[in-house]
Amino acid sequence: MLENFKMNNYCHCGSGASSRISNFVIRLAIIYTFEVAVAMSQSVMMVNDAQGGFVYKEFQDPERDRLLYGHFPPNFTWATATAAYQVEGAWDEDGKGPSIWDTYSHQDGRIYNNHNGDVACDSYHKINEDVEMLKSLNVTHYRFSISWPRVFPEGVPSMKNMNEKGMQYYQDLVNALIAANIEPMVTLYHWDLPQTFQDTGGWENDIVAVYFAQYADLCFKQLGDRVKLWITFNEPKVVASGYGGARKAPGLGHQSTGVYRVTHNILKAHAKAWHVYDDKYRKNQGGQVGITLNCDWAIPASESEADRDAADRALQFGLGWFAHPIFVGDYPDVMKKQVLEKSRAQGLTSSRLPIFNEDEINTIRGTADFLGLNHYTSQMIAHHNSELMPSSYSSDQDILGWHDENWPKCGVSWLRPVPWGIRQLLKWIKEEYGDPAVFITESGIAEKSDVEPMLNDTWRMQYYTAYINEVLKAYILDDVDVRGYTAWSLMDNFEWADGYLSRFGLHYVDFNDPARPRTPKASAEIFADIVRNNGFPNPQILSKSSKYLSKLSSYLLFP
Ligand code: PNW
Repeated sequence: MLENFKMNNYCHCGSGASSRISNFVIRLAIIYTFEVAVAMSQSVMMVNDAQGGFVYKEFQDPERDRLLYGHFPPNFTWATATAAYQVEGAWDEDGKGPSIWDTYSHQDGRIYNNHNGDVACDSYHKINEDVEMLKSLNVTHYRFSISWPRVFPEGVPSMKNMNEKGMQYYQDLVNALIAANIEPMVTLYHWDLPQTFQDTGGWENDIVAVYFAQYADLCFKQLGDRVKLWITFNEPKVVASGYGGARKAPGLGHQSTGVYRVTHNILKAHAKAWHVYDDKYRKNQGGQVGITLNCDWAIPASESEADRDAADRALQFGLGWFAHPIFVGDYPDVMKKQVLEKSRAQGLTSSRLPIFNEDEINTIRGTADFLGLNHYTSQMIAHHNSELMPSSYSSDQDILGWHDENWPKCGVSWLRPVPWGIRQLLKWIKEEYGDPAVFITESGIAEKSDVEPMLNDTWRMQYYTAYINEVLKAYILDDVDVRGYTAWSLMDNFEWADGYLSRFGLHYVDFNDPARPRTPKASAEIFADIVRNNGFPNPQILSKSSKYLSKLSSYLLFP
């Protein structure tokens, strides 16, 4: 069992805000209820327990890590997210075609215990239950994705080929959300490519970019009168890893060139879809189209120039790979240089990184009304001269990345909570890309268990409290244009290669029960409280009997 966390130090609510007055003045005009007090040294840190859960003990740096009281702007977007293959189930119902994830998860040995998404959370049949959960969290938005092969079973999109029943599910979901006063935020591609396209090369074949734009067009047409926030792709870097490696569909292992070909086509597909919206729909529908990228914060392992350059390369290869073509134009210079030099040394005549022509550069530049950011964790980064062969996206970077031993663990090995990393990354994005609007489109933490429910998820309460507070600092203290925060996930779901073992949900789902009952974890209540308060009200101005305060004080950082 996971231990309960304990607080080592309590904060004293003080008025340590004076040095930040100038920042506050700028913000005062736009923050409707504005009371900021900086808690004094409520040191928190996390320690691991046997199961990999964590509890806060103290952060390393009380100055950096102290809690900031204050509010997000009045129109801040609060959401939770899911993805079609991870929650819908009904994998071959009502005329749906197979996706690459159906194919992949049905292959023996790909997924933990050979789990698959055939039923998942059965959300295809549970619109009401899902909307009730969202209501209980007080969220303003719900981020979900459309399964391309559910609406166009053959892949090729046209009104004639549209699967009416499949599209009706999304119509019903959108209508139910709007009736509940929750706005949809829709991802067009969260990894479930129609299998028919994979049979002719998938994203390695550039024709798919053309079909993607047609698919996007028909989704805008069908749903765009009610959907105002569109995300073309979720995490193209991870899509590419399905071509480079074996842990994600289609699992091809084309490491050295596959990843770059795939993402080159995805960037073109994204830009085409944005232009379709801009040309045909923006005027009447008035929505926004962006893309969601995932990136860890990169902390130089030392003060040396080599390590600082290495950390910058990690961000350029991680985020710049897509953000640079979209917000600046073309791939980052350092990426072009690294891959070209490596390719030559490997005996190739041209770079493994494809080249955009002038026309393509101009067509892709400027094609995001906002940046969606999925952020979970940070890494220490050092310079490292990688072996020349075998060539790979990873070795092209000449870096080594790892987690600091002091960072707490959770149920998945790639994720350790580093709350201040999200603030640093948001600041970096603001500087690097000219202050774009940013929505955090995913952020969260997992426990591992397919046996007993772990409903008292202190690690998740602390994760959301600390991460959201760091986003608040980015907004108030660093003036980052952050528009929203999305928790991954609304409920436990099919966690890709981990199957149902790793659980990211604010709600527990019993996958052994055919009814797939959903039960709120303890974190659901605190997340709902933060959302309801639109941030962190200063406890000094809350009445002593405030329900919010009494709940917070049971685990938060002030008495
Ligand atoms: C995201 N990493 O993927 C996805 O968008 C979700 O579908 C997924 O369930 C969620 O994060 C949790 O895993 C990621 O290795 C997968 O750094 C892997 C990484 C990051 C995000």
